[in-house]
Amino acid sequence: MRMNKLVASFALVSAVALTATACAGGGGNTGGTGGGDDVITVGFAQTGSESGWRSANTESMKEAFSAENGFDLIFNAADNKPEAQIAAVRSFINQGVDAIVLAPIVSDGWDDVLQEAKDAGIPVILEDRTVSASDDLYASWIGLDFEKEGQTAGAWVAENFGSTPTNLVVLEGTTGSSAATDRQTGFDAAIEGTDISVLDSQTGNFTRAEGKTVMEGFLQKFGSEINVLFAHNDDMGLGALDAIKAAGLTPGKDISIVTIDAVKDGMTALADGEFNFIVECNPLLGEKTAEVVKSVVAGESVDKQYIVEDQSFTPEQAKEVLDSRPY
Ligand code: GYE
Repeated sequence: MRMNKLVASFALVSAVALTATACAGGGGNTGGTGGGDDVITVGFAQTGSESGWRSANTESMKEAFSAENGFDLIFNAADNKPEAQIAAVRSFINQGVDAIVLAPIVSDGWDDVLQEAKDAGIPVILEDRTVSASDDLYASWIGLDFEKEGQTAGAWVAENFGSTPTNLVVLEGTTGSSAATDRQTGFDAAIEGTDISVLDSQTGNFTRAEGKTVMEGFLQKFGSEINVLFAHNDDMGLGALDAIKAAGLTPGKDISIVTIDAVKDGMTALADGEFNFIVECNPLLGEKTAEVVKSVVAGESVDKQYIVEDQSFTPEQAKEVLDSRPY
């Protein structure tokens, strides 16, 4: 009886000790600042720096994962090269970080390295885009409803152009990214059965430079036959503005432009009447992501996904909110 009680209390002490070890993290947390055993070392694998949205997202993440908030952030931007991003995650595993945050460039190809993180006992939290790998390979995803964003953009086009023959071109985001795939799925569903014909659809990799080049190609091929441009982000739409003006056409009038993101430069173009409609995609995911990382590292249960709400804007609405936008 007495013996049993002793064994029981020993077991309890061991369990507490084990939990404490687990809370202290994956073993990489040795450096510690004064009493800093609870500093959480986080490796963040960002896509790159392709757009205004990405700059705002990086800033939000760096702010939230600050030393004052109890983090030691190891930041990597992979220049939108999937292999480089996989290598960065692998290096975080080797460094024994407490948690990995990943904004995956593309959805596919993550199974092996996510399994390696799991085997090493390092939790992975996705932010922004998601992956096609099994969801038991990551703890949580903090992101946006990309399909709904595409659907909102498509619904606006369908409502304004759907009942007269209309020619549309698409500037797609990075091929294989969940943001591009899901936005197009939502958009296609919304314009289905209307009088809108898609003349061409090509990737501009979410950048201004490629948005401009691809739009130049569209204009050479189709000229003033193009009525509407749907760009998967503001930056590609902004690049396209240069191409449209250089072709002697007026953006917002000769060619109507619908984009996604609602960053400062996009909203300015909308307020100026050069864009016609923007669907927001909120890049300020840092605070929520940091909160989820803290919970995961503390062994608390979290939801499998947190979706941040988006709005949409007409030129009139853009004029009203332009000065108060935080990014
Ligand atoms: O819309 C685009 C960026 O994944 C939501 O990536 C993100 C997209 C965003 O480069 O501007």
